[in-house]
Amino acid sequence: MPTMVSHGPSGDTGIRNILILGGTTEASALAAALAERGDRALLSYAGRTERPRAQPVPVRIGGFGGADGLADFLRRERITHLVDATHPFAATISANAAAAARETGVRHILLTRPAWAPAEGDRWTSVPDLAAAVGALAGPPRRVMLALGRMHVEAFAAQPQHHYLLRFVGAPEVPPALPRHTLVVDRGPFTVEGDLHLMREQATDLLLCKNAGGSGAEAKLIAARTLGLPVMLIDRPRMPAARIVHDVGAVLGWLDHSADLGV
Ligand code: 3Y8
Ligand code: NAP
Repeated sequence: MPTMVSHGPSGDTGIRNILILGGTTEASALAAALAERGDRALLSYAGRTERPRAQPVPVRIGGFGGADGLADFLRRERITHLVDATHPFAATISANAAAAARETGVRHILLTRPAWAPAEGDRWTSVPDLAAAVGALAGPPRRVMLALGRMHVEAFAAQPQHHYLLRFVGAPEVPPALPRHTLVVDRGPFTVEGDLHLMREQATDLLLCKNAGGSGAEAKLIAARTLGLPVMLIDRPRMPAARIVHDVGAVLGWLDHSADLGV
């Protein structure tokens, strides 16, 4: 398996040493492609789940200690390329990655999936953030599929009249503080068939989710379209100024030519 060598702008050569900030389908696909090519890569998880997906490259788990901690890590580990392949809503780590790359001069790229756009037959409304989503649920009781994961459930205690269908990656230590709810513990990627069955069985009449984009969480939107259900989508936060690509091939091309591009 060849060892990939990168040629720096000043003509310096060194073994390419890539850090992927992961936790998404796209990050896993990039890790697989880099392992296949023999690139030296490390995939980093925050440690939000018990047993993150096994990867074909070495994995590290846990925070870095802010942007400064990440900058120190880049220097200490002699990272040559930083790929931010985190979730579009993981705004803090993405801001830290851009800041740490600027501070250290490490080459940096952001791999993310395009936002979902409505198709024929979709009944979508968008809200700017979580608070607006909570406010938009004022009104008579409904059966809401809250596909936001575990981190934001408490906010919906302000609208206790609804029955919430919750889906978490892992079983919570304490039951969610919503008086009427059904909890499903399941890790994606999800299927249309599975989400159709779940929504029918739960008599869901509204789907609330983040505009996460990507294929791994799209099934519920297709199921909602099939069932003619309304969907409320939370817009994604602003991304830091960075080179942004939407597919693994673009990252591989950047890795191969970033020295020539001087970036
Ligand atoms: C820890 C790593 C892979 C990546 C798989 C993708 C697809 C399946 C769909 C729904 C929506 C949600 C949630 C979701 C999906 C993929 C992807 C994706 C959404 C794992 C993973 C980690 C996380 C963290 C977790 C959050 C939560 C969000 C559940 C691994 C499985 C809702 C995002 O319990 C918790 O604290 C979990 C929290 C952050 C968002 C939240 O606010 O609760 N993801 N999800 C990552 C880390 O530690 O760095 O365990 O393997 C990854 C995946 N989750 O490689 O196959 O890429 O999107 N993840 C959302 O809003 O879309 C579920 O239910 O329909
Ligand atoms: P966040 O709010 O942007 O980050 C909070 C803190 O978590 C960061 O400041 C950092 O801690 C740590 N962190 C985040 N991602 C990390 C990573 N990949 N490696 C090491 N440390 C990381 O992020 P979040 O919303 O909590 O998301 C955490 C992780 O879950 C991210 O990796 C993200 O990709 C993943 N996620 C996946 C999905 C999905 O649907 N696939 C959805 C949401 C989140 P320090 O400041 O200490 O460095």
